[in-house]
Amino acid sequence: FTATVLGSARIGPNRELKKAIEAYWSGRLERPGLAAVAAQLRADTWSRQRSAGLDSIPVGTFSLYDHVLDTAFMLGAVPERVAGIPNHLDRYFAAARGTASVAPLEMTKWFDTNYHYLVPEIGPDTVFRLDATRLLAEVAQAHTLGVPARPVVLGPITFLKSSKPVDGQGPLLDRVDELVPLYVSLLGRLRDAGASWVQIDEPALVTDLDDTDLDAVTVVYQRLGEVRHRPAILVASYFGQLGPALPRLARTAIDGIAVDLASGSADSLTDVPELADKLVVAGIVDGRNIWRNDLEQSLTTLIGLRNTAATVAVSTSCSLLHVPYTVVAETRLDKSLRCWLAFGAEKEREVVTLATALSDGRDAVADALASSRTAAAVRRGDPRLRNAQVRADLGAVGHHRGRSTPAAERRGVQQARLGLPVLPTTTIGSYPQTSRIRIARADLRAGRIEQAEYVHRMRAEIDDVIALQEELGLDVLVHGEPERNDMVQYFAEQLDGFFATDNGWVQSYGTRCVRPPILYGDVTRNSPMTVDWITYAQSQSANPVKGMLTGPVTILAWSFVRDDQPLADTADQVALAIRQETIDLENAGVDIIQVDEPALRELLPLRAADKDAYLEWSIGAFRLATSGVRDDTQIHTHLCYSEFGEVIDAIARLDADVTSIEAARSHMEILTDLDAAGFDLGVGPGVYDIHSPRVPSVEEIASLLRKALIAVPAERLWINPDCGLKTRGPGEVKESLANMVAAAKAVRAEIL
Ligand code: THG
Ligand code: ZN
Repeated sequence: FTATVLGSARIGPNRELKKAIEAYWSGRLERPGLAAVAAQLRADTWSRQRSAGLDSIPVGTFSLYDHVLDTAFMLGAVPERVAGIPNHLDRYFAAARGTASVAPLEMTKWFDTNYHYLVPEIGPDTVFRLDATRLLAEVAQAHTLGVPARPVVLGPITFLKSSKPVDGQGPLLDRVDELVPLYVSLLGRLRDAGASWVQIDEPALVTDLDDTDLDAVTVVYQRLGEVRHRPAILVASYFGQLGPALPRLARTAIDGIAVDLASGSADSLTDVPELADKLVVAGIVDGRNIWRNDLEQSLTTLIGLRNTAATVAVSTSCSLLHVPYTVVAETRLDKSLRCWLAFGAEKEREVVTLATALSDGRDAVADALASSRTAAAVRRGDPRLRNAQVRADLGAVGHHRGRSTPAAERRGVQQARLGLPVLPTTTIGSYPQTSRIRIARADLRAGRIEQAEYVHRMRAEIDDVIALQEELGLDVLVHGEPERNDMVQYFAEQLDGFFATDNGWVQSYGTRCVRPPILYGDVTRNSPMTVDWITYAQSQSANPVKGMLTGPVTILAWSFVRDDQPLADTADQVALAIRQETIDLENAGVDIIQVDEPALRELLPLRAADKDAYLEWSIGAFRLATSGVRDDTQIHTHLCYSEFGEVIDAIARLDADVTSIEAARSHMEILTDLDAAGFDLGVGPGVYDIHSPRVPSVEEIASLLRKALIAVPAERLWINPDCGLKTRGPGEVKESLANMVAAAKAVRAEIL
């Protein structure tokens, strides 16, 4: 084949799959109805890809929840606690979301993307067993429709490396020998089903691998390559460069390798003579970002590759799962911006154009090449890409990457101003998004209400949240963020240099989606973004109310970011805008400002060699954002995940006066690690898990606090839940926070 993509989005151009699955969960749709929506979405995707001209189409990248969970079910790695649930679909959703009596699988990020997968659990009792029903049914559907199907499965090495050992299970890769026979038999079944190629995804091969891992690559793919009754095997890598795994793979008996050329150059391919008898699937169209491809430059790379590989096919660098469906749905986009962009459908056409140019010559696609060239020139010349003011401002303050007074001294002046009790209580920022809030936002968007009425309704929400916190007896209050749809989109909508899409939904996990804003130009803040809301909230209480901002790294992590300058430069511009906002908040009398960086760890590079450079610019951007304030203004930050290991030193380097972190589920172990890393700033370890509807008891929280006090002296310890309360019900929130405040009072009494 000559033109393909590595996988497709599945949520539906209008989130049809989300709506159907949620309807099934609530009993409004039966199984056959859900199956029909799913089948139609697959058929529509394949039909669009065929009309675009792809001559090999990935089949099996569809999923009702998550493709890693699908793989676990295909291989029999299903946790014992759901095995008894009779219906297959209900068993599957139970593993994904839990039930009243069964805990779901853990969720974590899929490499360095914003997609979250379910982590399969593998224990000594797990017996691998092939069940290819779902995949074979999709292959059969594709054949019925005459689709040139290429079945796609997740490979054994990535599957094991993405799973979690449980019940005393040793290193998971030890069990790869048990999986190989299942893949052998799957290959036979796919051959019988008429597949000429199969794609085996191994993104784990772009991470740092040790010799054991590399030996597993050799053994597994040599073995699969030797199978006689099988389709041709394409091993797909993406999200980075193969490095030492490339020669290992190339020396096995597989037939093709997909390489990510969007994240690096094609140079390393020339050192591997074994590619001379393989198909190289060149992932030259970026599957993770939304910029239109520079076709001329890509064509040069592709032509060069022909000297290295037996054959070259053109593809996206990864699945199109990570980008929205089509630019056509963005009706508010200005014309020049529109012509810089390529979402999923547009990328499929770029792949075909490049494949056509490669086989038939440039003349065959002269118009497309000319239009790509023009778009690139228009983009380069757009005045919005360079704002002289922001560049001058950065030149002036860009070296301010830290506060001038040491943390311990700041703590004294801040406490003198704030007068807080020991072990102060607070919450992370958001309160439940009520249906009243959603209705007000929809009314405003539809023009049914004026801005003034909207502000009036939001202030009423703030009043309620402030009154609740005073009644509960919390020490440091928040305004509850009713005016924010999403903590990144809210800022993107107000900053110049961003475009917020109307319909650019991307699956985040399960049925949940986000609309990442597009950061296309120099970022500037024209006017204060949060000051009115915060000062209003502060006017309703004598307690301090925190100013709430999102940090530069998180804004970048959850957006599609311009690719024409280093990320570090873009981060600094966003940091400058946040810094200006902190100064305005301070001048408006706000004495605590929280700058959240939940995504600091998310952008951590996949390879260890790149980590220091990343931490250098990301921490630098945070410090630029937070060092414009006076010593007596207290800076807080919030980080959201439990695996801090690799960033523990980074937390200290942020130099925030107070950091709130997830700690409840790990029983405060994080505090010991922080202490060992020499952390001596304020810390608010989450004292209960907000991801669960369970209300924690007073005694349970109190005992966690006593444990925390062993690692952290009382004058640095804060008390808070482990994350925002946006997704919880108002009843649970009130009960849980009441218990948290009671626990704080009990423990204060013990230490005073
Ligand atoms: N905002 C953005 N990106 C994120 C998160 C975020 N990425 C990581 C993490 N948080 C992902 N978590 C979620 C949690 C909830 C939802 C999406 C991602 C969610 N979405 C609504 C849905 O799909 O129904 C739509 C929300 C909307 O209307 O905007 O519930 O917090 N940017
Ligand atoms: Zn959080």
